[in-house]
Amino acid sequence: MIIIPITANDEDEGANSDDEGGGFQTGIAVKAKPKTKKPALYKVLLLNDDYTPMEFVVQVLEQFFNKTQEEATRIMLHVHRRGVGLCGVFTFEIAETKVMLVMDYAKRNQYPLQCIMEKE
Ligand code: TYC
Repeated sequence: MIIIPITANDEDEGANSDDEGGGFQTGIAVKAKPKTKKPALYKVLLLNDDYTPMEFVVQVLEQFFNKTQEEATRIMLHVHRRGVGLCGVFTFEIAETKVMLVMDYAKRNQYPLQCIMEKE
């Protein structure tokens, strides 16, 4: 809730009314705050495996996560060494769609690459 101090003449007297009466109001107006809740965010992660080629993972990161070749290579190597790595953070539906597209692309190429989402 937000509280707005009234400082101007707030009476509705119409455009042509002669305001001789000095009808100023004082006090506070109380107005409900617009409810604009921030959406929950989800991390999209890639998991390491022993079979998916490094070049394929770099290509996935470029194509589905708009990474440059340098950034994609850095993320791929991080996943290769540490087991898991961050591709991006999205709202639920975008994250879900990215996971689906990546998993589908890996399956179509017969690689066991795993892409998952996790609430932030
Ligand atoms: N470990 C794989 C290899 O040596 C490369 C790889 C990296 C696979 C990242 C998956 O998410 C991954 N070919």
